[in-house]
Amino acid sequence: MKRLVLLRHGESVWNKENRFTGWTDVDLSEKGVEEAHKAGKLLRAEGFHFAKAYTSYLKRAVKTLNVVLDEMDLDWIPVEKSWRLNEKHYGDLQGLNKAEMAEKYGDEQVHIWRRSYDVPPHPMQKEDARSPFSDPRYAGVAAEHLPLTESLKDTVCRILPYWEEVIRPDLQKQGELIIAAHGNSLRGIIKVLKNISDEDIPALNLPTAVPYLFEFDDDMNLVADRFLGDPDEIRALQEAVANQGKKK
Ligand code: DG2
Repeated sequence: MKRLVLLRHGESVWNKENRFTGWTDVDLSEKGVEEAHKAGKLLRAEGFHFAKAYTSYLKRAVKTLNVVLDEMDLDWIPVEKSWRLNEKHYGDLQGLNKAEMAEKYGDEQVHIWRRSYDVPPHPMQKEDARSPFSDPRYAGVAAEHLPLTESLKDTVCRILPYWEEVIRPDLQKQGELIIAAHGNSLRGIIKVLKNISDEDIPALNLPTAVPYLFEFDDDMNLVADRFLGDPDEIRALQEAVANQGKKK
């Protein structure tokens, strides 16, 4: 049996302020740090021993992973970071308040920007100081791969090579791994793992710092998946994420 845990980072300061974040490198909120500790304690209590961990280039995911591994006394394991695990790029919505955008453009339009499979938000300007083209951390990434906006479909396209060439073979070899990443980059991976249709994927919402376990047989067929934690609490958290894009 192979086990893979997907973990969205703890609450970030922009999650708290209900702002579109995407590739903006914001920190965890105090609550987010607490959530990460809780997730680490839970994973330890459930007996996980990850051989390796993966995360994005964004500190809310990196710091969540560090807290989790520290709680598990697994600070020493190899951690691989990849820009391919970054959040969906939210284009020129980055920094704007989700509920305010719903007031201005309507709940339906915000739902399309947040959850449609193939509609990207309006792009950020390449010359924008916030664009990945101005950020030295992406200097090693080929220009044609750097996004100025992304749909979930675009996000899946850039994650897939990393899943196929790196994480999947590692999981088959090493047996137990964790990925700490983001609401939409993880929704993209889950879409692929569970073969969720383009029509059904909008209904999936991931709460912050709730571990989601995937179990595979030795031939890497998915045999089971479940969130770890109290199902009623998790349902309420998922509902709250869905409602972040509605008028207040
Ligand atoms: C959130 C997800 O990303 O937002 O970019 O605003 O997981 O890194 O906090 P994360 C963002 P929604 O798609 O749920 O609005």
